[in-house]
Amino acid sequence: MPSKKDAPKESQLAGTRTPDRANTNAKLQSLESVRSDATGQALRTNQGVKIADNQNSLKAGARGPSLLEDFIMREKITHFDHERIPERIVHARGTGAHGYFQSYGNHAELTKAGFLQDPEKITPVFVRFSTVQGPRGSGDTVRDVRGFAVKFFTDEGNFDLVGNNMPVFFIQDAIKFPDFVHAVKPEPHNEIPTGGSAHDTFWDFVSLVPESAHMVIWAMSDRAIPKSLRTMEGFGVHTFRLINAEGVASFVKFHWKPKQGVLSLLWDEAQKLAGKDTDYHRRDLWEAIETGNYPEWELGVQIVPEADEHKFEFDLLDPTKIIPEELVPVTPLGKMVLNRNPDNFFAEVEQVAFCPGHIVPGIDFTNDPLLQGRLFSYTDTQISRLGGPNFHEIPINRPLAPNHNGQRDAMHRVTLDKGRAAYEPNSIDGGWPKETPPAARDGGFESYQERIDAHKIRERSPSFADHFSQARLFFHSMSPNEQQHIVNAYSFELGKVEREHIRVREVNEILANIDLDLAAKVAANLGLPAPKAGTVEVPKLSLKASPALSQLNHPGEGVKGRKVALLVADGVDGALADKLTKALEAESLQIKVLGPTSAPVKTADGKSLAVDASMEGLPSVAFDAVWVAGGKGVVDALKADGTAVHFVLEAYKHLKPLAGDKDAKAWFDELRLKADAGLLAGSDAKTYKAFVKAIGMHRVWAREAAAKAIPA
Ligand code: HDE
Repeated sequence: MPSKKDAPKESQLAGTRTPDRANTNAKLQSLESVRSDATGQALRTNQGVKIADNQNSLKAGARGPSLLEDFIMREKITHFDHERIPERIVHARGTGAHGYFQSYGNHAELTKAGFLQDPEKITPVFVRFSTVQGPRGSGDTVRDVRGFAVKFFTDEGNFDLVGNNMPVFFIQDAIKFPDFVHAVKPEPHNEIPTGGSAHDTFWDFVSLVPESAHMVIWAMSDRAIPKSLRTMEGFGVHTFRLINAEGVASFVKFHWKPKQGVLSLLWDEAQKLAGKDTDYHRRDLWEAIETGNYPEWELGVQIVPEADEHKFEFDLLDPTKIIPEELVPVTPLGKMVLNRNPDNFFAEVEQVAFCPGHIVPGIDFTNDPLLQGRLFSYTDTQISRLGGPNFHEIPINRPLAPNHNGQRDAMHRVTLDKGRAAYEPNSIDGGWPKETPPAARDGGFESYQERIDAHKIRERSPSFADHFSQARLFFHSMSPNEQQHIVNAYSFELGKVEREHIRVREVNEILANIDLDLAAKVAANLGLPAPKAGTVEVPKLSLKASPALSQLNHPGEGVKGRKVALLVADGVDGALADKLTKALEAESLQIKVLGPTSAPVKTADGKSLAVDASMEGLPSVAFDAVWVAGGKGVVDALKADGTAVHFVLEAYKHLKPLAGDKDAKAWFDELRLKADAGLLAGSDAKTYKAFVKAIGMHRVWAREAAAKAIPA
């Protein structure tokens, strides 16, 4: 087990006023319904009656029938029968963590929101990451969009930024959401597939709905198989407004930039991990936090003055479009650090209720028709999932700001309101609680006074009509490796589609409009003729490529928290293994010692070296890099072990740095692994440095073609 380091790192607390852990802990601990461990307490019923026997139900005789009057058993079983609440209709599979947000400075020129004005202020946050399609127990590493939802417990009320790890969405209007979700969810007759989109109904829908083209290409890219929840970008997707104390509004797009880099799995890894460790992402986040490798993101915004609303080749209100960062750079506002795991998954992760309608003064919506629909949906869904309109009283959802009003009663009400006047105005309770007029700071919420002068119609704005130019921009901004992964993903998914007419339509009417080369490659993999031309005229964008879209341009800052497997066997040079471990740990890498079994191995000088796991128990897909330990007989033992051979070959195939001494190098040569910047031999400081550098690049991309020949 990783050791628990409670104290946040100095660098993370620099300039803060309050130790963040204490602050976020205080939120839950101050609520009276939180119970910690019950040491010294008697076992009692929910009515407070002490229980004498928790092993046997009440029966008529030791071998006789059970009696209905056994209120102790009935209370226990009845409660158990109702332990589950409905899972979320989308985003059911997820995990969460506590942390804090800290502004880099005073952003008063942009917004009057208090949490963005004081660099000394620590705002507690709770984040939930999720997949979209699969149920609660589905695999973490499936190809899917990831939810990235952040609840800021600000002094002025809760602000929920309920975003995704992709900056656009499948549809433009909320009325299409149930259609889209029904299409992507497992098919109704056999509930297959769990957690993925490689099936007929999804591709039927998206091939008929061209507005989905841009989001689908993101979903077919490496973004849909993140390496870790810590290595994902987050996006608010819609355009929002920030409003300052003078009432001046700016359009903004929210971005979360991970300090850990924007990294993904390879498809082969993702598929294997779904079986070898269903909880891979959950575990990774949990362990990173437990070992003090707190993940960190920068919150930034792209800012567009109101006057520039119509200066782009796309509509700011269209949620299928990005604002390329080359046109409007991201201005950093502050940082978020996740530093505490939940105490109880159900109470916190399962019961947290996000809603895009939870905003605070200084932030406002736009007329994006997808966002507008979401404002209704989330409260509605919480009423059904959490049993009524009092879900804000569940500890994880309670704002730190007080919430006095005339709302009373309803299912699961916890608050005991003592006043007599549950209405406003009143003269009985002194007129309290009273309205607060809007003000520069600390005033009541005021909506941005947008002028609307229009007909009541059901119509899509003509400015939303271009569905392909940004999908093309995305494809053209990818590196050759990333482009190939996209071709592979379309080919894999469409290869699972049973109906030929759906494959043909996707290739001819969608892919051909994005890029003819992409369409031809996918067509070839499906045995279809390559389309000669697109079916629509795609507007030409002034920007030909957006480098910010390629993950290769976001390798991250350093190697903190990345994982190295140290392969050992009997005969290992214990002192060298120790030296290596210390050198790598000094870089904040996580080292796991893996042996042929879980039993300790014998070192060359006859000592016992404990291992963390066997190579079978912790496969190479769970690591970023591999080091083969030195010592007489180690390589011979590993060579004779098929699991170890597979481990090394698979790590090479997945483009991971591999290193070892000259014996290991001879073994790599025997396995016909080609020398490159990630295949290293030596046990001196220079080799360690080169190894860490290669880990910092995440993968040895130049190896991908050579690695193709290695069996999966
Ligand atoms: Fe959601 N979405 N959504 N969504 N969404 C839900 O709310 C919905 C959309 C997102 O970790 C549900 O509490 C509609 C876009 C996340 O708890 C539900 C529409 C984006 C989460 C719902 C959208 C999201 C949800 C299901 C189209 C990215 C998980 C359970 C108008 C910006 C939050 C729940 C968590 C969850 C409705 C589209 C992100 C049913 C109607 C676009 C991250 O209310």
